[in-house]
Amino acid sequence: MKFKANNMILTLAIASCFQSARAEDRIQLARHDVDVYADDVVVTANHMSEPLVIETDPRIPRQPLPAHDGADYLKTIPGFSVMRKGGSDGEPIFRGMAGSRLNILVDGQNVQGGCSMRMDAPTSYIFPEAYDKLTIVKGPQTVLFGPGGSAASVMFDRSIKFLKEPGYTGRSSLLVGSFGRNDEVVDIKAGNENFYVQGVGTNSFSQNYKDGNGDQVHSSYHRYSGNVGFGFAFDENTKLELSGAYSNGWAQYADRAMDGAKFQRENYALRFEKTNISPLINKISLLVSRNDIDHVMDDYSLRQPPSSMQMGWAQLKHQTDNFKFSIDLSPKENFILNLGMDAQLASHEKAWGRNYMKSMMNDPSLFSRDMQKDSTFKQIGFFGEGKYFLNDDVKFVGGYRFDEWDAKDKRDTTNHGTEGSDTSGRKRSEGLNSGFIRVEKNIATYPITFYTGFGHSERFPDYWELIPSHRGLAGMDGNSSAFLSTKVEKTNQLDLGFVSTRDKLSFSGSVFYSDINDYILIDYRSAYKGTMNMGGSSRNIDAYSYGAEFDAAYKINDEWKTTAAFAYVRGRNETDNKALSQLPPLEARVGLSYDDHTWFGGALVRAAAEQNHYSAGQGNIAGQDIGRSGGFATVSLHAGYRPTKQTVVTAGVDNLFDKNYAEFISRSGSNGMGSPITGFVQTTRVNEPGRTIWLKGTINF
Ligand SMILES: [Cu+2]
Repeated sequence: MKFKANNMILTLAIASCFQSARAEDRIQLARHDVDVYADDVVVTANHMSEPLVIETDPRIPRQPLPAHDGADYLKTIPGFSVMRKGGSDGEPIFRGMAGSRLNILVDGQNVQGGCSMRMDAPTSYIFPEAYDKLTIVKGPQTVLFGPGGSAASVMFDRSIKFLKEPGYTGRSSLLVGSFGRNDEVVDIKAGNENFYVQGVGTNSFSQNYKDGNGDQVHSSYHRYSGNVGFGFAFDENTKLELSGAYSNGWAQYADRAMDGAKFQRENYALRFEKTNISPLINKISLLVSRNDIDHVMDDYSLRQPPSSMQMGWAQLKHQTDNFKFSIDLSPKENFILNLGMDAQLASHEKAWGRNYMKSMMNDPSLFSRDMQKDSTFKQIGFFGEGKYFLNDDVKFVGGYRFDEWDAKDKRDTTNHGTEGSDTSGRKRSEGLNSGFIRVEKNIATYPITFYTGFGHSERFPDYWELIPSHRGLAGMDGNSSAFLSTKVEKTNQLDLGFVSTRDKLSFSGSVFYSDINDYILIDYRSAYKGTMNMGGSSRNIDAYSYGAEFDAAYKINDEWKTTAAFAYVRGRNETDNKALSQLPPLEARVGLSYDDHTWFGGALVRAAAEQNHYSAGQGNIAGQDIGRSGGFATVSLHAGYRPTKQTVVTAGVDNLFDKNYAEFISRSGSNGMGSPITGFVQTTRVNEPGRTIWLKGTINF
């Protein structure tokens, strides 16, 4: 891990944050250093640094203040929305696409949440400040990061970096804010040029926040994590890292009948890289990892329990093993090629209890049935992605991957009772093809780069689409299984855009049109709310969507800069002749910032239009359209001071005018049965936080 934040502060503050880093080979996106974006606070939005790619440093504070987790971090990037469920564990959505339409990788690994009711998106297990770099590739325009991911690939990465001389380096930050919020991060690396040991610890807590009306939202959470890594450099070009991570916590939810009492992740990983092997072979890399999620939810430990007959709990475990091998080749001076294979093995199991007497619920373990597997998913994929430089100004990029998927339904009425399945014991296998091609044209005199790409992505239905969801609109119980009926989703997408970086003015834009055959819609209109299994129906429809994101930054002088960004998306469910659900309204941000290298500050206005295009009751594995939403605008301010090169103190206020509002993409603010959570106000949607004041200090050493 690099700790150059201190000299970053100087050099980067001086440099425009919109420096382009497009120069060289970007095939190994996930391995690059963060060399752009050196603001101390990300005010408006993260800039597209090259066609379709956004890179940012997840340790830089942003406005508004993110929750502890990965989803909130993504929200500052135009095109992303976060579905709010409470104070944490929001669901990231890009251009209205959620779930496994986003490939979310942590150090190259697929982390799958455990909750069948989707309390935990993969980002729930990511504390962004523990990572060096966040990279986003928009659209089906890469095949390097695993199958699916038709909407975007999102990578949180820690680099394998050694110290130049024996010693130690580190970083610590402390954040305090409204509603009892406090986050602590310590990150220390000790070693020399051949070896390091790194430890990262994080802790984050918040009490219930209050919305703009001053009403408390059932949203308190606590999360903590520890990562340990041992790095070995056998020589300059050969690196190995063994790492382990543990995290846990709990969270209250404002949108459902249960809270998350346990979110435990255990992770082990081995990463190996060998570079500069021969003129042909630039690099080989290997990853082997295991992620074990152990999640418990209940309706009594973190809230006022309901009547005794409704009390219940569930424990869910998701184990995901990942393997990846890849090789970077340069067959010709102007041609680079990445070949590899990856594999994933996931198994999910579940135990639950309900309808027990309140007095007997004190020890849930008393009622714990043996954990029962409900499914296994296996995937093996082969991929190749190349870049061909026709000349200095024209580049072709293309890739293809083949994935073999095998899934097995392990539910039966013996071990899953009423949640058994009429496809118990059945298997399904699919061979899927995905690929893309793109041309990038640089006009050096301006300079500006234009790109056009076409991508095809075939996505195997994920756990949530096959197991907790039912088949057909009549699905009133767990026995109507969607396991065999849900078809593979096929996306054909056209991506166009431009990126320009000049001294004073930088801007980028991306436009897309996506035609989706057999889009997997989760239709909640018939969801049976009387049991714990409240999944909707998993249906294939034909749909299309289109939209654009645009951002610009203008340097008024050495100290002052203005920025602007907007995102727009629209789509249609052609099968039902309705609006495609879960698409956010038009959103715009305008920011102004000042930085004289010692003092800095800024203001941000974020505005969202009303949304009248919706299909109530339809959505995805995480949520559904509730109805129309009104527009809103919020204002945030921040100011900061760098007393020394190693120290930064930043303070901010988000939602300055204490506006009461909710995002269009949100969960409903009730207990999931249409009633308020006892002791809380019921709202149509889960309202966003009201005025929030925060103070953050960071020390590098
Ligand atoms: Cu859960």
